[in-house]
Amino acid sequence: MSSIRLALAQILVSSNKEENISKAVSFIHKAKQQEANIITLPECFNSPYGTNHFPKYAEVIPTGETSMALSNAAKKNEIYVIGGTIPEREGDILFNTCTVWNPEGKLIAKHRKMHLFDIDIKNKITFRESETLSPGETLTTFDALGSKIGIGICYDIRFEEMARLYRNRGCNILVYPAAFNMTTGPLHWSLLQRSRANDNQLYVACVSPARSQGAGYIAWGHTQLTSPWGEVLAELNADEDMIVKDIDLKVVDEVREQIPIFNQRRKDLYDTVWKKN
Ligand SMILES: *[C@@H]1O[C@H](CO)[C@@H](O)[C@H](O)[C@H]1NC(C)=O
Ligand SMILES: CC(=O)N[C@H]1CO[C@H](CO)[C@@H](O)[C@@H]1O
Repeated sequence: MSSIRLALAQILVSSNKEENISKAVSFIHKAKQQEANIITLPECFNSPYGTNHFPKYAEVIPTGETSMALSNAAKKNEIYVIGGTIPEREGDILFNTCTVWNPEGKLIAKHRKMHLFDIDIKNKITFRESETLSPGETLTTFDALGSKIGIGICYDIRFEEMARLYRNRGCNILVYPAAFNMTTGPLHWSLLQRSRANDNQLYVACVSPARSQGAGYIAWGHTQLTSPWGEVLAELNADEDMIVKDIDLKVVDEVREQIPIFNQRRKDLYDTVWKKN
C-alpha cells in the first residue's frame, strides 16, 4: 500500500474563467512540488457560484476546456486530481459535476451533485439550484493508492445515508468539494464533517473556495481535513491557501476495530439501502 499525501486547495474564484483555470493548474503544480499524490479543488472553481452563471460557464465533459486543462495538469504532474466542481452541460441539461483524473490524465470518475440546494424563505432568501441544474442519480467511488474514495458535493454532506452507503461500499476517505455560506459555515461546516467521519469511521475532506467579499455568494472557506476519530487534522481560514497532509489508512482500521459499530449495528431490525439499480 502506497502512502497518501493529500492536498486541499482553497482557491480564490471570480468571474474570469481562463485565469481561474490557470490558477487551478498552478495549484496542481504546487501540490506536486510538495510531493502530494492527490489534490482536490473547490466547488465551482471555474465559475461564480449562482444559478444565473451556470449556463454561461457550463462545459461538456471530458472535452471542454476545463477538463482538458485538468487532464493535462494531472498527467504532467503525475498526480490524481479531484477536480472540485464545474457546471457540466449534456445537451440542454446542466449538472454540478466533480471530475476525477488519474496520473495518466484519464477521467476515472465523475460525480454529479445528487442533492440540489433549494430554499425559499419568505422575505429573506430564495436560492434554487434546480432552476438550472439537474441532480445526479449515482454514487461515485474510485480506487487510488490503496484507498477507496467516495465523492459528494456540498449539500450532499448533510445526507448521512449517502456517507453510510459509501462506507458500506468500502470507502475509507470521503471528499466533498463544497461552499457553505456565512450562516451555515460557522454553525455546521466543521460539525457535519466530524459527524460523517465519526459515524462512518473514515477520513473526510471538504474543500471550499476562498472567501471573496465582492462575490454574489460569500463562501465560509475553512477547508478542513478530519480523521476517522473525528479529529480535525488541518483547517484553513478564509484566505487562499492549501492544506498538504499525509493520510495513514491504518488509522481507519484502528478506529473500526476499537469501536465496532458496523458489526454491532442491528441490521436485522433496520438498514440503509441503495434503491436504484
Ligand atoms: C445561508 O443559508 C442558510 C440556509 O439556507 C440561510 O438560512 C441563510 O440565510 C444563508 N445566509 C446567507 C448569509 O446568505
Ligand atoms: C483563482 C483566480 O485566478 N481567480 C481569478 C479569476 O478571474 C478574476 C477576474 O479576472 C480574477 O480577479 C481572479 O483573481
